[in-house]
Amino acid sequence: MIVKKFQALTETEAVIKAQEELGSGAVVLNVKTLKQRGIFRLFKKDIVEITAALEEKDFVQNISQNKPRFQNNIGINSHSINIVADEKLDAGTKSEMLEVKLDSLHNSLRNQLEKETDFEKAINEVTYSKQEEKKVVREKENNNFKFLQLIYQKLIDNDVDEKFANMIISEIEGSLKKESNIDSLLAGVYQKIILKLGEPKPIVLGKKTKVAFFIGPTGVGKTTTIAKIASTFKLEHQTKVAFITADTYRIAAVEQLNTYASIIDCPVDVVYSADEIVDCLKLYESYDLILVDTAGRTHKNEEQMTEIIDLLQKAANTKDLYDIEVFLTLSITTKYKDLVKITEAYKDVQEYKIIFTKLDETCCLGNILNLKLLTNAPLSYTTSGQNVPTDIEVINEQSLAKQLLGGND
Ligand SMILES: Nc1nc2c(ncn2[C@@H]2O[C@H](COP(=O)(O)OP(=O)(O)OP(=O)(O)O)[C@@H](O)[C@H]2O)c(=O)[nH]1
Ligand SMILES: [Mg+2]
Repeated sequence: MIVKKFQALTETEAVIKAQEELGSGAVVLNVKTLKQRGIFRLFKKDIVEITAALEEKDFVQNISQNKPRFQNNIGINSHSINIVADEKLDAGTKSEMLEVKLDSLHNSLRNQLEKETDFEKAINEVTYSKQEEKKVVREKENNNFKFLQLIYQKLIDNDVDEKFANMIISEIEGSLKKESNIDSLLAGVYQKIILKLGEPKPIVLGKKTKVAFFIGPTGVGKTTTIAKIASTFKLEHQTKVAFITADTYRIAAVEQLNTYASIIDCPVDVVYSADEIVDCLKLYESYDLILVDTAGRTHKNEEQMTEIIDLLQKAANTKDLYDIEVFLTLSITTKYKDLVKITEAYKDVQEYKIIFTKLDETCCLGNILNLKLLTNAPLSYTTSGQNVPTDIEVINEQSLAKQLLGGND
């Protein structure tokens, strides 16, 4: 049974509201007049609140098949959901997932369920007292729906795009058992997010000299990230690293890279045009890793975008000699709409990997999942601070999935 409250200036208006939402089969269970309080009672009329109810089967018939499964709002009507099978979660993964500390989400889900008013409880008791078995099944389905609604809301709160949050929840809905509990639902969503984030692809050195280009909008942290990666490789693996910069636009850009190079103790070269890149790479062919910095590009400036594509194409001609990778560096603080535009501007760059910077500047990490699902490009690193070399890590999908679900990492 669906039980909902509707408020309006008159009882008739409230009933019309209820019928609009629940359909003509809705019945009024209670009518109450709510007195205005405080100073406003002098200016405002009292309002009428009705409690209306509807059998779930009637409600399901009423709702449009084409509507998205959830709206960006937890307070929508609950109705039964058709949860079928759970074969996709193997036992090992399940128990591992259940150990995950998603305490805050877990608690908020429980609290939400306990919010049912005494009145609604009483109504449920009367309705189901003669059909105990039916009641248990319905409550479970109803709870499943509420859990999924709350998980959906957590994703939205973390800036996961509505389209992707709906997609994840729909997939979970279709793959869980009828009697799923909160743990298996959480484990299912958690596992789904990890699968969607995919295997991280950081820089791995091979036989050929690795050449890594760092491209992206202005000020996102390309140069700083290069310094972090270079220091990590030098300190932890004694890798022979060289820098090349193609950023001759910004005053002090070369100086900035030179400063890092002198601290890390590696050579730097500057290329002034795309044509110079091949010769410049040749200078360092005996090195293990060449990190190429580029000037920040505004995706709206087509001329700048052409230059960067030209540089990458010239370098790609040497792919027999070098193992070339491109890292599109993006700040997590950029709005999703702008990130979409940025990736459109870089659509001619083949096979880039994504680095997300400035995780320390936000608590909402949904853009990482959004961009992965939008571009299908592998995720590589995240950075979370200005300190070189410490504030960088290979993307941690487990920690990210937990945070997206409202847990602490
Ligand atoms: N909070 C925070 N700041 C960062 C991070 N990474 C870089 N920064 C800062 O962001 C600013 C810009 O960093 P750069 O490395 O110069 O950025 P860039 O992309 O090379 O900039 P352009 O070359 O001008 O396009 C600097 O103040 C960095 O210290 C990060 O992960 N977190
Ligand atoms: Mg830079």
